Amino acid sequence: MPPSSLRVVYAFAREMHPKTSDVFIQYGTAGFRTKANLLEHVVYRMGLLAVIRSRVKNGRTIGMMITASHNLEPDNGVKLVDPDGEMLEQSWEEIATRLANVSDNDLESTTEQVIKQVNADMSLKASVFIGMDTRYTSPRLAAAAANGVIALKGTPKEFGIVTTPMLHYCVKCRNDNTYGTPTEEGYYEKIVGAFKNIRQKLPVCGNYNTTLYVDGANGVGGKKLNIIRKSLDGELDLNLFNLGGNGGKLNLNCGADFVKVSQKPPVGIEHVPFQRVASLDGDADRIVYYYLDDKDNMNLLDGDRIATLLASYITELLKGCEASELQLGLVQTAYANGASTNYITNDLKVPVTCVKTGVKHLHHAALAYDIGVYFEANGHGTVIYSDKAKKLIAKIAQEGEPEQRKAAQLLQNFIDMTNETVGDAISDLFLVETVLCARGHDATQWMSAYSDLPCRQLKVTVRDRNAISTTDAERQCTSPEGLQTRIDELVATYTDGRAFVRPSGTEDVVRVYAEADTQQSADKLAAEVAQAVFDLAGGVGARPEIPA
Ligand code: 16G
Ligand code: MG
Repeated sequence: MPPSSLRVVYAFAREMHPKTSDVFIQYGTAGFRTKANLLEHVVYRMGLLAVIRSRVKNGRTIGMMITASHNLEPDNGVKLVDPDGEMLEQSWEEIATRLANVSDNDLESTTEQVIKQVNADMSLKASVFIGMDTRYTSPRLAAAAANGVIALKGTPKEFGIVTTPMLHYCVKCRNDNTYGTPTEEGYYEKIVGAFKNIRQKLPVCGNYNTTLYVDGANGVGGKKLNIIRKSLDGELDLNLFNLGGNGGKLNLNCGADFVKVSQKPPVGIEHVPFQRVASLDGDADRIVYYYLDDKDNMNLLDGDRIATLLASYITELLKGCEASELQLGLVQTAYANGASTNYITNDLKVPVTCVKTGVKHLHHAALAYDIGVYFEANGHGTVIYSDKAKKLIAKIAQEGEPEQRKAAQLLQNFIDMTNETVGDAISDLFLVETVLCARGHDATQWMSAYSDLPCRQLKVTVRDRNAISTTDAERQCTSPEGLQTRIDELVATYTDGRAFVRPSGTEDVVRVYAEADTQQSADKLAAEVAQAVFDLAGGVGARPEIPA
């Protein structure tokens, strides 16, 4: 690109989206995420980068999503989506960080350097899809993103308010038209259409009941389900709560993250004993289920439960197809409850891999299987199917014996209902409801597969969270010295004890996870480990206390 064009970029940036803060910002686990008022220049620059990325990918479409997911309303964020709908290639995270942090004066030269470094042909066309969540700061940031795209002569297409997974889906479809139509309507047609199709083959039976309560976290997911609800023809009776009206605040005491971490039901929702409730996060890429029993006890069905439910059903269908050459595997992180890992290994007899936190790591590991089910315990996950699996299933659906064909056709609907690009609360909701319906199960029967070990998560503030380094999929910590030895000593004093610590990728804290045979023990172990972190890794503020 001739220098004059870059000068336009530079002038545009300075006037429209100047860098107003010197706070260093890093492209983390899920993009940039911080207070919304610190982000405008970052988003503009990511618009530039998205164009460069699109050109490196021969003009294929790149996505930009404006969201801070489960964070509270004052935060916002931006992440880039690669052409197949997956997260931005990791080697570009450093480039994104560099571009976000240079001064306005250095933006021109840094942009030029980046173009050279990645060898982008700036004469090619570039296309960028932009989506945003419901935060009041999102429209302004989406406009900054579009300005960045236009500045480098790319073509932005704004989707307005969409869930994060919808944007991933549209990017994938735009680059691979066999996957579907790259619009919100195309998404509904494919996913909801497959659900309605499968429902015709699997009538409601047993203890399954079509009433589902949904906690929309006052975010985008509830709004979209409200659109979908009208087209479900009674196949699923959605009762939607926390839709953003009535003063409900985004993710505040509600939503998947709140429910999972606090192990409490969200506010804003009617409590009916044994009624199953699906709780989404603010941008609808996570989902957990729960129900309260007749004594108001919380029964959480988290990402591990969803993973095991889906994996066991797919295994059943694969047996029905007699497609034994397809290898199904499950991917988890260290946060997976130990009881779920035992159940997967000993009862389901499915291979399981443990990887670092963050969807990109799970997605990558799941690609190693013909059918890879991946879920974080926090409810982020999906299933991905290799071409080999899809082809074989299609062949059996056409040419198999009648029983085989039936199983393969169900599996085909199941695949169509799945958003393979990324974890998707809406798609996962339909998958879960399908399995429960197929089995005639209510939530208590789903829960009865195994008993979770009680667990606790805590966070500790330290001077520099990067003082903590980890290995072995974050299950062991290598620095600061002595911390792992201390954790091992503590864990050894508990029955079924397990604990690990890791620096958060989204907040300036160190996270602590512990599980043990009783809730009291899990709480105590977590607090002891938190104290060890505080003492050995430069704790700030009040030292964590051991619960009475
Ligand atoms: C982000 C990740 C999520 C991970 C979480 C961990 C994506 C799309 N999202 O939300 O997978 O569980 O970060 O947060 O990758 P933490 O590092 O603060 O614990
Ligand atoms: Mg999210």
